[in-house]
Amino acid sequence: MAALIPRPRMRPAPGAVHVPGWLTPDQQRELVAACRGWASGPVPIRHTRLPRGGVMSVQTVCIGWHWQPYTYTRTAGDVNGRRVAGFPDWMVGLGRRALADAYEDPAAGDGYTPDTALINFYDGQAKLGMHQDKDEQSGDPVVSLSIGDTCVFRFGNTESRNRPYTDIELASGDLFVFGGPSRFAYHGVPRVLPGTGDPATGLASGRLNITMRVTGLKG
Ligand SMILES: O=C(O)CCC(=O)C(=O)O
Repeated sequence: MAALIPRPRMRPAPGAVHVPGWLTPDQQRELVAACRGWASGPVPIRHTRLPRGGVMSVQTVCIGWHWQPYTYTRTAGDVNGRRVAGFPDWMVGLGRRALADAYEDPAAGDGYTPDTALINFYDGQAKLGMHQDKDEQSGDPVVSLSIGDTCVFRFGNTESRNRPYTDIELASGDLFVFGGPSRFAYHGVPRVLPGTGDPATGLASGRLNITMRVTGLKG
């Protein structure tokens, strides 16, 4: 059997860190099971409609707060009007550990209290254009977890969708954090590499991405 080449952690920009293989296989299976539950309701996973009539190729379900372009609400007015599932405490803990590990500082996650997550499912054709996560009223970091097929993740700059950017392969179990000067950097997913995931995660095909955020909203 070919030896696995370790993938080093990298910092494509100040405040942005890629930690390969951060989630254990068990954690990946548990997250897939949890996401499958959220995908079925109370607000089912859907292709988000954009204000100009387009539809995103990615399918998304939210917890804590519901995101639709370009706002957060507790209820999903663009889906079925129901309140989204709550943001579980165990996921707050996972987000805190992610920051401590990514920034190699045991205190980096102290006080970090994500209250929403966008859970994206990508089939082999899905993509996500370059965008900023800027509907949150908080500059706290975004914690991103990937499971299933590897993708090319494009991480850019805070000025525009254009170069300079870095293309990084995010594989199953990888953690990516962007905070500090990179919190509002443009980023996107130009392609998924079908067939690269391990069905033992519980995901037979496709890619799951979870981004935890702090909305800064009350209510
Ligand atoms: O799928 C990813 O890795 C990125 C997701 C993302 O950019 C988003 O949900 O805003």
